[in-house]
Amino acid sequence: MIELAPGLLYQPGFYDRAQQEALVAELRAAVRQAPLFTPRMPRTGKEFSVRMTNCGELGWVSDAARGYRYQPRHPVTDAPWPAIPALALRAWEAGGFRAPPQACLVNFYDAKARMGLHQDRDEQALDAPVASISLGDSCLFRFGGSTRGGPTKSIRLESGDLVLIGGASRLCFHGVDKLYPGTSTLLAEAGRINLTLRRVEPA
Ligand code: MD3
Ligand code: FE
Repeated sequence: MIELAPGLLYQPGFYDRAQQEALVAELRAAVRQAPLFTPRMPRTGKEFSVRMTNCGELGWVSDAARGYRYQPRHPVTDAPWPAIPALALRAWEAGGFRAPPQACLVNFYDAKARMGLHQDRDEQALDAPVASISLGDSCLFRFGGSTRGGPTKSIRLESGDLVLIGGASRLCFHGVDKLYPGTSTLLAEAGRINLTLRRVEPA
């Protein structure tokens, strides 16, 4: 584990190739049950370039009318979310938090998708870490401190990498500046999948 900042732990190659393939197979099954949807920004309704779905008892969704929130059902099909893949739970276990995750947000980036700098603060359980798993094409990831506009650092995240965001870094600003299409052979199509496991309610 590499400590990028206080509370920000990075483990390149946490999943080997065979495990990454098995995790992608589990995710394909989940996406059949809970199709990718396109979130929209609160108020403006502008579409995210990233498509998403979720696993777990709660899923993160966003639309113009109701904004960012967690809910137990898919916003389009109204079905409960599928279970969190067993292999993804290994990333959460690496964080050593006393209670299980409630949500696994699945982000799918195509070659042009980005995610602007933001904080993850829709969870009540801010004492729990967020565990992030990267699969597929590499990306340029940027993170800063807990206030907007401060200095930032960039790292390249690759397929199989794990990042644990906790402690003093739990509310750091972060985002995805760009993808490096064609840098991984894991997925049939170009693109990147990111999983974030989260505890939403107090343990
Ligand atoms: C690494 N997702 O869904 S993973 C999100 O890659 C989200 O899709 C990003 O931000 C993605 O909310 C990032 C989580 C993460 C958060 C903070 C970090 C990874 C980090 C700070 C430094 C390095
Ligand atoms: Fe985030």
